[in-house]
Amino acid sequence: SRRVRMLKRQMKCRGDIHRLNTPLLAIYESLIPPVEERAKQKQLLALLEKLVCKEWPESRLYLYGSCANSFGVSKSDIDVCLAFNEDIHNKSEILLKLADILQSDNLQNVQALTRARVPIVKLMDPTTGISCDICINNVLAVVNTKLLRDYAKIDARLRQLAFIVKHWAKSRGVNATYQGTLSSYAYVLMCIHFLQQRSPAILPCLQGMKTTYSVTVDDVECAYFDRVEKLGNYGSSNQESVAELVWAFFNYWAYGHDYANSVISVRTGSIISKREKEWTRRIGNDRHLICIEDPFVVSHDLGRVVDKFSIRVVREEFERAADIMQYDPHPWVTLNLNLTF
Ligand code: 3AT
Ligand code: MG
Repeated sequence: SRRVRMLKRQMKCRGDIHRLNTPLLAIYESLIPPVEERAKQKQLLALLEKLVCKEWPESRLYLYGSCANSFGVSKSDIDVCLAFNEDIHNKSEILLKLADILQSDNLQNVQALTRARVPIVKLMDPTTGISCDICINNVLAVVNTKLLRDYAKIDARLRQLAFIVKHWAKSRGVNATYQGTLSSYAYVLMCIHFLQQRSPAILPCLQGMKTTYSVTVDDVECAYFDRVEKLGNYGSSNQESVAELVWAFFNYWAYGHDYANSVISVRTGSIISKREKEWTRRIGNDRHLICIEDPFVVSHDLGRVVDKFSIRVVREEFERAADIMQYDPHPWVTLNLNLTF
């Protein structure tokens, strides 16, 4: 099977790849949230702000995750961060208080999950039908949300590729960190890295450029070039279509990536070695079987949730997707990328 892989590694993009462009773009379009959904999210956020401000006038609410990073598909839950100016040592206490406040205001299914890895309050708003998770002082997530959103503004193909990859991952069951597969955040970073590596590059490395935005959160300095509108048509010397990119993305993760030695790094816009990061040995639960460096918390490997069983699942799904993109007459059907409208 190594030989087969070697042969496949030299695989040339299928000849009729351009034929796949229209259906893939149609899938992307069908996943974009309609404008009314944005309005409803704003409405819910305004309600939450009103309720929270009464109790904690100094606090602020921020949207983060897919409802704010521009990689949210239609009907996603929203992620909200309740931020205080000071450190909160007893988050449970605040979350229970918050759950109390929300409960008494007609919000449904209010639940404080104080023992979760990221403790949250969950709720459903019957007026808008939107479900929402509220966490406390997770400002790094608010900042990495902005980084993703800024990358998405540079070239439309990032959002197109990431929507298709996220949709594929959800429908193939490889987007669940509690089952040892990857988070949506990890998949988007994989897409950004991939577009930084195309030749010519479709995305720049914003953290390698002049700093125009900088904040320090939990002792981590987050700095990068955020005046992305100044970049003009950055990726335009690369004319690859979405179909070519989807094909190449899966082919890269199926047959091109060196899982044994490489770490993908959006921060540096390149591949770095596991040895350099000392990610070669298993320490505790960190196995480093697929390495995706967090752009800001550089000691954080987003692949650390992946174990020796789920790595096989994930890699086989990449291989399956690559082969379908190569040989299948209707890849979008076989990949479970059915149109959602
Ligand atoms: P969905 O559309 O909800 O699947 P999402 O972009 O909301 O995608 P997640 O639900 O995985 O992504 O995560 C919500 C946000 O939390 C995204 C990112 O800003 C932050 N985040 C998630 N996982 C991590 C992590 N391991 N380290 C740092 N930030 C993270
Ligand atoms: Mg989310």
